[in-house]
Amino acid sequence: MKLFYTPNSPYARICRITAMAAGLMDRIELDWVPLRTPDSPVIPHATLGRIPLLVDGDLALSEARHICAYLHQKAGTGPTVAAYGDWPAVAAEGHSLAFLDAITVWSRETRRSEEDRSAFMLAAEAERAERYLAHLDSTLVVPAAAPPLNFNTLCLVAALGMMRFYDLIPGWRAAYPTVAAWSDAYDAVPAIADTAPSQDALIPLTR
Ligand SMILES: N[C@@H](CCC(=O)N[C@@H](CS)C(=O)NCC(=O)O)C(=O)O
Repeated sequence: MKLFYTPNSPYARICRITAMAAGLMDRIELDWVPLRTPDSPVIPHATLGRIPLLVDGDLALSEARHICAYLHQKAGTGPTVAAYGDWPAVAAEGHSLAFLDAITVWSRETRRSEEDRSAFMLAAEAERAERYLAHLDSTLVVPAAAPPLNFNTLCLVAALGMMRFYDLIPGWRAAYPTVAAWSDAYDAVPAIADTAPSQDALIPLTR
């Protein structure tokens, strides 16, 4: 299997954590690819050229959630996705993924040149994130032992990782202490520590 990724993509990070936690890294080749270039090696497999993309034989699987489910099935262990039918779990997953989407949109906006940035968008995303962090702070339970890894918790890990990496909410630890403690518990998991976003891998936003 081959996973096309970039080191700072939060969606690819979820897949990499899943692969590591499922013990599949010896069966997956990681290919760090450039994005938004017509000669991207992803395009022959999936014309949209987006990552993460998992290629296994003729199968080219996009969407972090699908890749997570596929890797779980391959390994018979590791992070899970919520089963359709378990609607509360599906709902929780959906909210966490939406939070990740929102943080991703916000961080991309902050990386545009100052004249290209939308003040409206920045303010709307800041308000949305603060609202959700307040919700998380009153509902998250800090794990007492090994933190459960699943698509839901990994979306939160990836979203909070982006939020911190781009310093979107200075002072968030003091404002949301339960979220901070939850995040610290997850950051101690080796696969999570090993996949944190890095300044060395930061590439300029192309468009
Ligand atoms: N819904 C997708 C989101 C994937 C995504 O946003 N990928 C970005 C990188 S983080 C991408 O491929 N951007 C390049 C492009 O749009 O050409 C998922 O859950 O995997």
